[in-house]
Amino acid sequence: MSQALKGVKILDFTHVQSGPTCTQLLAWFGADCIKVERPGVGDITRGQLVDVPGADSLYFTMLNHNKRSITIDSKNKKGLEILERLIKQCDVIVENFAPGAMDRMGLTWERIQELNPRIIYASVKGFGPGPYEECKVYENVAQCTGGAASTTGFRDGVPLVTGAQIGDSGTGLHLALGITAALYQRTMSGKGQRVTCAMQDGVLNLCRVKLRDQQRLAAGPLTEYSQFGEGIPFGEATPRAANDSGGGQPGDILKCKGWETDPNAYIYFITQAPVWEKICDVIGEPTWKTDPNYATPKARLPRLRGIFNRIEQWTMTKTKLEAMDILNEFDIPCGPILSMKELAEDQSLRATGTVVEVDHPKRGKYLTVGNPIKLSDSPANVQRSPLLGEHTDEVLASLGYSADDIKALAAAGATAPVKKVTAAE
Ligand code: CAO
Repeated sequence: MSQALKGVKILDFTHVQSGPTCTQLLAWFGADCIKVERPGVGDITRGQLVDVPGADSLYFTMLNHNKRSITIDSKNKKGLEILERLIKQCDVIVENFAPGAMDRMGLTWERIQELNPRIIYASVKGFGPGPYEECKVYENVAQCTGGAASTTGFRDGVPLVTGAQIGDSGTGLHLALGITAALYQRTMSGKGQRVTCAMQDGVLNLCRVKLRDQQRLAAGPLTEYSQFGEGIPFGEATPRAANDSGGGQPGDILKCKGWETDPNAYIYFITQAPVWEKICDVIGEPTWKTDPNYATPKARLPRLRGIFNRIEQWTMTKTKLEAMDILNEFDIPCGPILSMKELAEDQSLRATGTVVEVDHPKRGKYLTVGNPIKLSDSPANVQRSPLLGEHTDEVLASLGYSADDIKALAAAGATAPVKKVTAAE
């Protein structure tokens, strides 16, 4: 079966997480992704959080599937020449270096366009134009500056970052969409374009509902926040809402059987209005169906804490999966808190290819998250990540370099670390 992006050639100049997330997705859709890495070193994540000595880390392998790796020293004159040949042949160049790094290599947008006017040049940076545009940014910085941290956590606690990598992987996802849109536009315009995505902007986009709430504050308290029911006044900014449901259907995380010893024995429970009567029956409070204090969503808002405490008395008598089964029978929206261990072992996620086992020559078998985006005519076949420089010779040959040229490039330090000659030698 063919693949959606078959024939698209990507010069993947990304590192760490945000850029590699983007190019990995494009590779899963069939693009030929050539990852350029520094000779002898490679993407810094190859050697970070190492669990199998001598093998690429899971940090690297899980973000760089289906790619080829070529090592090029971009600061070497001949190395830059190789990069320029690659740019001429590629459809897309993706990078996420610190601001200015590409320009310092001599690869300005003007130069890239000169080399290939059809190329799409995509970048992740921490911030867009403005006071912070020169700053380096990592995941948690983006979560803090994009509005996620100020709205995550308990009202009386410190701001919290979330385990979901919304700054890195989230921005990589945004960038991948920008690139595919630019590729589509090119089919009509014939021209490439610049695609940029700032991590602050990507996080704020994902926190859209919190900016909605900021503006709603002007019209009065946010009645669906439990803080309202507890009679605690609102301040000037959207507060942290703990586990309150983000929408108009109140929800909370409740203890289930075993919570005393299992940190994940909890369930998310939503008191969706259309199933309120079923909820009353399940938890054994049938009179709440007609009691004016409980019968309508508006009447329930100031009583949510008490309502959730009562529901929790019921959920504590069931395991989270038993509760899920019972509640689903009545179409009551809920979700058990699943640990990473449970997700890794989940057979339905294995069956859909969302969790995949991959074999790697140096580290053996490991689990990864496959492509979460399913295309019926473009299935993603997850292939192991490349070893450092594994495809250098083959990519150079495809650019027209002869076997002798390839040796000479390595000897000149363009594609391999220059050997230091010791006194003994
Ligand atoms: N050959 C020679 N030099 C190379 C090279 C190669 N193949 N690849 C990279 N380099 C050089 C760059 O030219 C740059 O050198 P100069 O600073 O001298 O111009 C240097 O390596 C590394 O650049 P960097 O500043 O991007 O790396 P860093 O580790 O200091 O910073 C990060 C990392 C992520 C903070 C920074 O790249 C950044 O802010 N990126 C944009 C935002 C982003 O993507 N953040 C997400 C991080 S996690 O996904």
